[in-house]
Amino acid sequence: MAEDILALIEENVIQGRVTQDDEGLEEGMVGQPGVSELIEKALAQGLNPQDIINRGLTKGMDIVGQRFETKEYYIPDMLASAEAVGAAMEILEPHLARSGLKSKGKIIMVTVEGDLHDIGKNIVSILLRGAGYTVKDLGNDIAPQAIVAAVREDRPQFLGMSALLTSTMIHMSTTIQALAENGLKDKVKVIIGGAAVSQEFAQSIGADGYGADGFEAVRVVESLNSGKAS
Ligand code: B1M
Repeated sequence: MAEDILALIEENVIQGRVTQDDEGLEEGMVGQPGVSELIEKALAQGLNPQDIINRGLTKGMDIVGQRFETKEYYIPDMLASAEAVGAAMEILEPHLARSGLKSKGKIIMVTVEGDLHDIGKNIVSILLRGAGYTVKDLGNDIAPQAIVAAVREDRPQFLGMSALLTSTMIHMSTTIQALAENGLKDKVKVIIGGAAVSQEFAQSIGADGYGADGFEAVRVVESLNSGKAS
């Protein structure tokens, strides 16, 4: 039962269908539940948001990426799928949130310079807010100098950087160097993630932590916050 609904969520992300009124890439889908209705149904059935995100939404986006690589999909198809994931996250957000408690700390989140992929960053931001952190999301395509300025001004405990492109991950390294040059590297813990990067890359550029997915990102922040090594 859970597997069925997760498979339907994955399929509707692939089809880029936000609601039941949307056409998919295939004929005859109008009237069948889209991602929004399926997420509501999954929550009503008691599925946990972690499974919905990792085994439904992200799995669908992985297939979209594969189809883009094989030229079966083009940019508008990727955007339709991105819109479906965004709509799903709006429904999931209240189920991931914790309210009324004191903030555990401040985090600045960015997608690095030259990179417009913000779905993963947005998911990580929502999960961190849900875990009790104050998140300032600077957006995507953020230059190292702008990140340094924000860290200097806001004095967050954490800086989270996301990169999806092999051509943009270098800006994580540039940003860490710029933080060091401005005497800020020891004042903020840097966490990185995104499909382009890895634990090894994080270590090689001097980041303090790496998250393979949003839930791991929260665990890494929690462990750095409590003084344990990541
Ligand atoms: Co683009 N794109 N894209 N794209 N896109 C990829 C990344 C690609 C792998 C597709 C492919 O070819 N298979 C490929 C990159 C290849 C490479 O560099 N090696 C690619 C390309 C080539 C491009 C363009 C260059 C295409 C073109 O124009 N010719 C272009 C670049 C634009 C730019 O950024 N300058 C481009 C554009 C786009 C769209 C704008 C159309 C759209 C983005 C829309 C948006 O984000 N608002 C898009 C999309 C949707 C994708 C794919 C299909 C999906 C990305 C995604 O949202 N995944 C992607 C293929 C793929 O990754 N499978 C692809 C779902 C998301 C939940 O996962 O972001 O990985 P992810 O986040 C995860 C984890 O990585 C982690 O947690 C998240 C939640 O679990 N995580 C963190 C992320 N950030 C973290 C930070 C942390 C910790 C964990 O700490 C701070």
